[in-house]
This record gives sequence, structure tokens and C-alpha cells, in this order.
Amino acid sequence: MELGSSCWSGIIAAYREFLPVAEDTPVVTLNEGNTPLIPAPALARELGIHAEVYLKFEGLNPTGSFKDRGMTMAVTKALEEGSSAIMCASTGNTSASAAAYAARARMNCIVIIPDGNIALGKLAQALMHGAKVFAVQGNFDDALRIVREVTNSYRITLVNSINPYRIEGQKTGSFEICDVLGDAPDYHFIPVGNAGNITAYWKGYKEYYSCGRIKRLPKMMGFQAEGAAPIVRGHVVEKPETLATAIRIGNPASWKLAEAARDESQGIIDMVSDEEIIAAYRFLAEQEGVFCEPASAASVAGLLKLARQGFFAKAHPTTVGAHGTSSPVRIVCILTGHGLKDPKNAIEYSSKPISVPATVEAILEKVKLEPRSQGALNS
Ligand code: AN7
Repeated sequence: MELGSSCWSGIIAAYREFLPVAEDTPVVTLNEGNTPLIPAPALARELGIHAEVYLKFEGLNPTGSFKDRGMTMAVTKALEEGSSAIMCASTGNTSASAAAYAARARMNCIVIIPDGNIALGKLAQALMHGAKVFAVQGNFDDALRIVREVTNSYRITLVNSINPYRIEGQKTGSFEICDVLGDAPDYHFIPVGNAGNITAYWKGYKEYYSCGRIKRLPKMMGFQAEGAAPIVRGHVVEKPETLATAIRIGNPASWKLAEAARDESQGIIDMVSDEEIIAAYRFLAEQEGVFCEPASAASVAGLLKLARQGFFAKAHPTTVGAHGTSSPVRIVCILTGHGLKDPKNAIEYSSKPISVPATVEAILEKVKLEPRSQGALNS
């Protein structure tokens, strides 16, 4: 048996038959994918209907975000085509992923980020993996415009999600969900920034449906941040603003494809405020033990918003109440990135450490603890 062949070896190995690769394609992988689908019972209880809610925790990919699924494909194909360098614009996660996969493939990597608007962990990753990082005095949309122009005229491969191989890799997230659940969920909640991921997931579901692996398709429920919601508002947002810097995007590249995913699936693209994002971000960490970055929590903020508006009670009247009278509504929320990416927001929106002298008394003054009974074992 080939060494390691029984282990998970990344999404290209797992889903080769659905991907544009040949026997001799030089696969660049960090064993991405195979992320857990975590039940979220506390979240399900909040909805007021009989529901099963799952969190697809994409923060557990090798560089801490879903971008790795697309990047293994984009960098593999770049290498196969003889390219020696890749380039992207990024709000952070794409740059971290591109830098890591370029390092793995021994290729050069240039990334363009909006100066001052990228989370600390992501910047650390891009720098640590040896990418050439340019911080432009502009936003993501400016950065993407520059990258499109450079990659059009010079020999360097663009690895933003307008590169079709990115979408091919990212669609494997849908396959994993369906492989675990045995079918598609009823609803697929997902944050929307540049709109590549909603496009990719919808493509994945449709492919599994047309080859008979699933019997139905989910409704695609995309959520933008209120200050960066061009698709919801129907026009480009010149100066996008949100604390969820990953989705601080005013002119998404896959705008039309995201609208198609929404319309074909009879879903929704709506928006959530920064306050709603932070509430969901804290809820997941405190009530489910799952730490994602703020942009990822937009999917859950959207779910909670719709539940509050009575959306599910109206769409599924027989499921009202904890047990309902019919089978549970199945909901998957994509948590696109890990919470450790953005330590600044985590510290900003949680309670602060309490500074005390280094004594037992100082701790006991602040917390009430029961004395241990004599002879009891440590527990
Ligand atoms: C955590 O890294 O656009 O709608 O340049 O990092 O496919 O853009 C990141 C996007 C959601 C939105 N959640 O996905 C980039 C970048 C997280 C993200 C999105 C991003 P798309």
C-alpha cells in the first residue's frame, strides 16, 4: 500500500472525479478539507422550531479558512501550466492561503491587501510564508482592480476566485456536507464577500444532484455586512465599512453568479449589522464552544435574524416548538474562518482579564468556590 494512501490527503485526492485534474497533474496540497460538521444544539434551541443546525467549521483547514480548498486547485493548475508565480488581492484569508500554497509549490507569491484593514493573524501568515506583501492605500476593490490589470499583461497567475479553479476546489465543501448528512440540507447559510464561495457551494450541490448522489437541493442563504452589502442594495458600495474586514467588499467579482445561486435555489441574499455579527460571534464562542472570525458569524447572524422575523415558523408551520410534528428542518451554517485569525476583535468584544497580585487570596476575593471535602479525589 502506498504510504499514507488510507489517510485523508486533501480534496483533490478525495474528489478527483469531480475536478479538472489528470493522472499526472502535480498536486499541491496541505491535506485541506475534511472539516467537521459540528451539531449546534444551543443555536437550534434559539430558533423556536424543530431544527437540526450544523456548523461546517472551515476554520480547521490548514491555513485556517475555506480558501485552502480553492487554493490547492488554483496552485496545482498554475504549476501544471508551468507558471512560476501567483498573485491575488485579499482582505486577508486569500493572501494567507496563497502564500502557504505558493511556499509548498516553491512558487513566488505577490499579495495586495488594503492597508490597515486586514486581521493580524492573516497578515502574520502571508508574511511568514514569504509572500511579497503590498499594502495599498485603498480598499479590496482597488486591490482587485490592480491585480486584474497586472495579471492580464504579465506572466503571473491570478488566484482570486475569478480563477475558475478556485471555484472548482471550493465546491467540494458541498460534497462533504452531503456525504455526512446523506443528502443536502434544507438551508445553507453562508457569508458573502466577493461571492465566490456561495457560487462554489451552489455548483457543488448541483453537480451532486445531477449525478444522483443527493435527492434535493438546498436554499442558498447569503449574508453580507450592512455597510458592505452591494448585492442587497443593488449597487456598488464605494466605501464599504464593517468590522468583519474579510467581507469589507463593495463590488464583488462573482456578483451575477451569487444572484443566480440565490434565484435558482429560491434562497435569499440579505444583510446583517455589525452588532448582529458580534452577537452571533459571541454566541458561537460562549454557547457552542466554536470560535470563528467575525465575517464567518455573518451566516449565523443571518440565521438568527430570520428566526426572529418568524421566517421559519411561517415556512415550516408544522415544525414550530422544540419537537414540532414533522421531521426537523436541516440547516448548515458555513463558518468560513478561524477566530484566531483576528485576535484584536476577539479581545475587543469579550471580557478583559482581571489583573491581580500573585496570591490565592486575590483570586478567592473575585470568585466564590466551594471548599473541597476531606479525602475526596481531585476532580
Ligand atoms: C472568513 O481573503 O475575499 O464571498 O480576499 O475571508 O467567497 O468572498 C475573503 C472572503 C467569508 C467571503 N468569510 O467569501 C479574501 C476574501 C471569510 C472570508 C468570506 C471571506 P467570498
